[in-house]
Amino acid sequence: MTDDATRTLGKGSIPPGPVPEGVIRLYSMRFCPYAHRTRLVLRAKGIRHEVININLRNKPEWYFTKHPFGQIPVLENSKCQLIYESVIACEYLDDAYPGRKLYPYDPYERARQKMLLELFYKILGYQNTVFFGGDCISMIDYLFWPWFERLEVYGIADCVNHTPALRLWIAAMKQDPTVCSLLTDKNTFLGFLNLYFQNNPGAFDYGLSC
Ligand SMILES: N[C@@H](CCC(=O)N[C@@H](CS)C(=O)NCC(=O)O)C(=O)O
Repeated sequence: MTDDATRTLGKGSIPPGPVPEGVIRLYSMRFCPYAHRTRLVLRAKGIRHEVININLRNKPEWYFTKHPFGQIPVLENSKCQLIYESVIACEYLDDAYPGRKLYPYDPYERARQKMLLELFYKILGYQNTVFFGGDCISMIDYLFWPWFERLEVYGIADCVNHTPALRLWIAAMKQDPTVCSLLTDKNTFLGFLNLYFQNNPGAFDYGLSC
């Protein structure tokens, strides 16, 4: 496993070498909700990985060989294969690695999670179980979570006051060991946002001591 909280690489940095056998690399940024999805899935499945954080306001020149527009998250494996788009990256991890499956095996249930995800982008769907996929946490919950973790940071936590099922889901998510292991402290997020909106490239390293 790895420490996700490393300083970002920016312009002029030396490109990282090949990914060692048995490890997968994630190009990330500590405050990005899309990368957060991928970090949740890596942790939930216990996949050995390393994280390289990218300074998105001062992108390394070499990073455009990893993603055409220099976006994160991107996964890179030891065969030099690159996988981007967070939902695709999460599905790749679920398919490529053994152990706990986060997407259901049942084709209908799998399709249902993907349909819910489509709805999420428009309006949040109705759920009548503790988690979106049923009584156990699964892929769809990890794909939704990063935005809910940020509600308080954005000062809109009370938007779920009148949706008791969502409040129960949030409480259940906060009990999950994977979610807990990646929780970011609210003040750190706020410090990041403050610098980010000032266009300060140091935003991405906010809260790191060295
Ligand atoms: N659809 C993409 C969105 C990824 C995304 O927007 N990442 C942001 C960071 S949160 C990014 O890379 N921004 C830098 C840029 O667009 O230049 C996904 O799901 O992975």
